[in-house]
Amino acid sequence: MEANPSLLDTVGVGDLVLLDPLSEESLLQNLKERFQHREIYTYIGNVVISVNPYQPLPIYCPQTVEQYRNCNFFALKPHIYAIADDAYRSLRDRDKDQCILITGESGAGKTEASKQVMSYVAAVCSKGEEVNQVKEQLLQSNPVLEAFGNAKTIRNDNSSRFGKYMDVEFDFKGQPLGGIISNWELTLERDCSRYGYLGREDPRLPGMDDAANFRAVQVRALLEVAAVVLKLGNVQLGSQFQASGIESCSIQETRAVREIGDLIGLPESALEKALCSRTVEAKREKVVTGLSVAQGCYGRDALAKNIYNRLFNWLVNRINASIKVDSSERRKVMGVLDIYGFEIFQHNSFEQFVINYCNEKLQQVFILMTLKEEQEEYVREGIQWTPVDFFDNSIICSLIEDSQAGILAMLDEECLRPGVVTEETFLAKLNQVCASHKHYESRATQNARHVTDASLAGPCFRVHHYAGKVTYNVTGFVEKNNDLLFRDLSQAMWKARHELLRSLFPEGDPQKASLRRPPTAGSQFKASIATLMKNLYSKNPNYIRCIKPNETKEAGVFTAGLVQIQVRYLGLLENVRVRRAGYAYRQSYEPCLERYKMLCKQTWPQWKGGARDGVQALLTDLRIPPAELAYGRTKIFIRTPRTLFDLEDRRRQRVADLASLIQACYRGWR
Ligand code: AOV
Ligand code: MG
Repeated sequence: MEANPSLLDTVGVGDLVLLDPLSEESLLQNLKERFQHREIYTYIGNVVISVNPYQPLPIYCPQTVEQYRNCNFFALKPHIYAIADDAYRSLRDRDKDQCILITGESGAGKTEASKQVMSYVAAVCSKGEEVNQVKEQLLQSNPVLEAFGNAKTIRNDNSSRFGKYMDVEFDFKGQPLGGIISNWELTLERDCSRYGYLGREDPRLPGMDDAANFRAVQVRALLEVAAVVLKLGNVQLGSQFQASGIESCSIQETRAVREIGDLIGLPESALEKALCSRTVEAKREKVVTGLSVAQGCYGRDALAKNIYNRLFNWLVNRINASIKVDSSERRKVMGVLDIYGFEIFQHNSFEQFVINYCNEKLQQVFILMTLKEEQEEYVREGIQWTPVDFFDNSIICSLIEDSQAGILAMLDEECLRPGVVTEETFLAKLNQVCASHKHYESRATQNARHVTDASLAGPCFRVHHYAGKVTYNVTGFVEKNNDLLFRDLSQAMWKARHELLRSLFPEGDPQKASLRRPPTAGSQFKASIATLMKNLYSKNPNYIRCIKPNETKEAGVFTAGLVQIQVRYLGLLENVRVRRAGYAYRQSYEPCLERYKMLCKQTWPQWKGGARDGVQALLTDLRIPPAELAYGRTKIFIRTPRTLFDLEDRRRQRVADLASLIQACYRGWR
């Protein structure tokens, strides 16, 4: 992290590390001022904050790429290209695997940012025939994935409904070899009415009409399976009374079921049976029982969701197969993670809980990696490390993920426990185990402390996340975590003649059917987070924090309240504090001497000795308090921004004096 005073010459400060005084208010004001001057990028050290302009800006042209190419990170205005360039260069020249973490809320500009990073890297890495092909494929894979993984939501016309992680592999010369995409869809739809069942509002998949993007894919089979998902949405279940007098569900209208049957090569009756009844094995005897309407609907929706998710995974695998190369040589990797940020809604459910857990983990990576990086630089520079106060969020992570007493573990325990499991039993268990945890709160713990809070009424618990307190309603937790697909349904799918569809349900093969319960949604998610974290820890992280300036997708509108919330959720103030851990500012001796030598007789116009001694002579002469400074091996470290601003003020004054002096001489000479 090396700041350049040129960052002070832009609107506000280009690097929040230099903000003085530092407060949430000044931070917001600075972002606003810059945004209003169309400066959408601002740094915190080498973290880029990007505020969605909601209008095309002329800052992504090839000329800009040329400018940022091979230029010092801080020598130009803050730009996403600078971070892309920095990452690419450390990958190529320092043989360090990189990852680019892009977070922010829906519509904040994450996906655009990831595309800008990819296209920058594609533009600057050299141009061989083969290389170009890989580049093309990586860039082209995006629209295909978007057509399937994205949906139009209230908050974003092109919303990514999956977290995406893409590893691009480079050879030793820094040329791309191929890539691997993993998707982090949660196997949960985030909002059924918006995503799982698009068919209800619009009987087409979003982007489906965009034929050009689909040419490369096995279009027909894919569309057929996608059509099944939509048609399932039209299957209406109603109730009927069996001879025994028990109420059960039945298909209201047979057309949709017939169409699905025709499409996938499965008798209508088999499908109907799978949708309306369930085979239960009791004492080695198979008993077929009718489902209630609610169970029937649950099964139908679970089936649609499963088909869609599996189809999406299949698509990702197909794309990976086309961009992956087999080679044993050591490769360098650049990962791009595009993932939705912290979410706090009016009502928060299981989905928000896992998303926020993921963000809690990403924050942990951020803190640990940043401090580690700082520490390493101090060691390199031979400067004493002074411990700083920062909030370590591992206590919150373990509240959620601890394998014994974590919330996820207890949810699993409840889900797998025989007997009647309800949300209430789950909540009671949480209250019992987490009662004394500092970051856990609920009605029960409040009662014990004799406080009450109306917002905690109902079946809720509250987690004090690093970004704020979130109240989760436990309704649906058990069911969503179970995420069961009735075996009858997977077996029916496996019996279909449609090759692609049946390949998506291998567990439907009665030969392979195991009695073991599939892992819960929560534990699957925890496992994939763990894999992701391991991957990130092995790389050098680069951060892009995206902010949505207004709710109406308007250009030039900056709603301070909305941004304030995001600034909190993104933990930006905390970011600045961590970045400022010891010293806010540091710079190599040469450029520092060059910039300020005019302020001191000993160093002006020319210092004869080494740069380090020159800087020391200069700063001593200027009477900068020694506590403000540390002299490293190659860099000078300045503790507070004030000191730097002071130097800058003096420099400005001196430049003005010199200018008028020159003018006076010129006039005299005339
Ligand atoms: P998201 O990825 O963060 O939302 P997008 O990247 O899809 O958000 O951005 C939303 C829209 O904002 C885009 O479609 C563009 O119209 C506009 N936009 C974003 N960044 C820029 C930019 N740098 N310049 C111009 N316009 C921009 V989501 O996938 O819903 O969480 O989950
Ligand atoms: Mg997106």
